[in-house]
Amino acid sequence: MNSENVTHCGFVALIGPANAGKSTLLNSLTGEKLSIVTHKAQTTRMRVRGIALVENTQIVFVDTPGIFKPQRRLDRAMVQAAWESMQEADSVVLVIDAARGLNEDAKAIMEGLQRAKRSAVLALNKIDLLPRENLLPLTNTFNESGLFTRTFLISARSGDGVEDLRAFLAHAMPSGAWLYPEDQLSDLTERLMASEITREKIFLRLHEELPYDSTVETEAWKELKDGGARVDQIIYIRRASQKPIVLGKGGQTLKQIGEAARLEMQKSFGRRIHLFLHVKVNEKWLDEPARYRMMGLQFDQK
Ligand SMILES: Nc1nc2c(ncn2[C@@H]2O[C@H](COP(=O)(O)OP(=O)(O)OP(=O)(O)O)[C@@H](O)[C@H]2O)c(=O)[nH]1
Ligand SMILES: [Mg+2]
Repeated sequence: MNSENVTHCGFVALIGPANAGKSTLLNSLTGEKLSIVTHKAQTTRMRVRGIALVENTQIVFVDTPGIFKPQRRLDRAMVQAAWESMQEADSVVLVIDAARGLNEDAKAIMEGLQRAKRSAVLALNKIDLLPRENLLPLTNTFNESGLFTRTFLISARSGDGVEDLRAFLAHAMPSGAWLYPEDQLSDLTERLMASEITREKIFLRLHEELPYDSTVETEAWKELKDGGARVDQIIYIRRASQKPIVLGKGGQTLKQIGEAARLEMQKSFGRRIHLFLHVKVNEKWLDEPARYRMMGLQFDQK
């Protein structure tokens, strides 16, 4: 047990293949919806810090983009951000979709951990999808690598096993002063969180290449006298031919995206939000450093 007068604080990176449930786990570990979640791969593009207090220990969980074979410049920046978070963390949790098991994606990440000489905590996630009797053989298969200090069988969605994982990680944090005020939940600004919320609704509502060809930025945030806020956002897309799809018949699709985003913003920020979405065609947004800076990603020159 940590002694009462000493505070502990540290970083825990949640890494893993795309779609493994890292963001769901971040939200479950912190008890707040901080990071966006969708059924589509590569939802998370940037690091999202979520802060939890366990007695005298502050744990800064870092949700990261999924690690996959990057193609585009943005993919490379996302994967790089994930590896950097791994390197900087006091503890690393490898989140694996138990239903997918030890596939090529998982193996590639485990090799990366090995190369970096890092051990990790294994979180076999989505155990709600698997028969119990499959779990022990799966655990054994992963543990043949010798990489893992502990294995947790969890369901980030139902919360099963999440508290045990959090308690274990709390005890692994080094002593030190808390990095954030006691009541802070995340490092995201409201503007950035608002952009992410709209991006989540785009991922849920649009298909094929569109979620990957679009990004959202909060252009303006105006405080209103009645305590609400007016939020103006730009949805960047890459081609003029994509615009009618984002708008939908009579503007219905964009309206639905905006309404879903607005409702969630009101819930997250606890106040009235007037949301205005503007769609802009920008062929080059994937090659503009400013877009990367906004997300805290590195812009490589290649
Ligand atoms: N059944 C089940 N589904 C889960 C669980 N955890 C996450 N999911 C689902 O898996 C999908 C992906 O979840 P995310 O949390 O977005 O996964 P991620 O690892 O952050 O994905 P990327 O950001 O794309 O790398 C979503 O549809 C989640 O609802 C779980 O414990 N059980
Ligand atoms: Mg994610």
